[in-house]
Amino acid sequence: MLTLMHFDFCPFCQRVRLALGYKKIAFAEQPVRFYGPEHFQSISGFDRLPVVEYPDGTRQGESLEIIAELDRRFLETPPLFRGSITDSEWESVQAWRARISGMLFRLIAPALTQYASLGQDARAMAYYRDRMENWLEDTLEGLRERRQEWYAGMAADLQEVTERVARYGFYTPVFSVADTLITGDLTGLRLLEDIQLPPELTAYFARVEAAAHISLLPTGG
Ligand SMILES: N[C@@H](CCC(=O)N[C@@H](CS)C(=O)NCC(=O)O)C(=O)O
Repeated sequence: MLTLMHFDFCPFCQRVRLALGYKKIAFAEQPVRFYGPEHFQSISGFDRLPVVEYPDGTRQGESLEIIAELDRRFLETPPLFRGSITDSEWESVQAWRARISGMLFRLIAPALTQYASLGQDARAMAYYRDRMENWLEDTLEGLRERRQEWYAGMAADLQEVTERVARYGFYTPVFSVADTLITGDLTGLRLLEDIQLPPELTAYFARVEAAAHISLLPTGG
């Protein structure tokens, strides 16, 4: 059986969980604690997660490369790339993601601590705080205070995707890799209690999760 090594709070890992769920590929889960590169290496052989181990023992990192490989290895399952999204649509999604990246991570970094594996594990929190604050050049508290500012900065880009998914159901008329990326990456926004997401976007997240037979939100325990 395929094994997925992942952090439950991680947007990139959530992309792969959505892909596996949508394809109905049975997999064993190995949740990993956010303790730092030595820990990740000792478990997965990689510095970053997600990492997948295939039944033949080979391991692979990089969420989008994993999803492409799932299409190649599991030909009988519905494709997430070829046939479900055109090259130019996929390029647009990636350009959109690149535009929002800085604002998105500043918004979601303080909120991902609502996942117990992070927020209730002091060792994970210490590494996470250090990692995020160095990368994003602000404290988690500062980021939280400037939340409305970051959200305003990405409002137009969010609206663009909201209109599109409201029109088509998914990013395109069928579930594709774009939906794993958009939903995985934006799920942290669903945790921002003082921000009201467009209802069409919330409905879309529910549609994507239903198609993949999973919930990405923290379970609270
Ligand atoms: N480009 C990679 C990014 C994966 C990634 O950055 N994962 C984060 C967790 S969300 C990680 O492993 N971070 C380890 C660290 O920051 O030390 C992918 O798409 O899989």
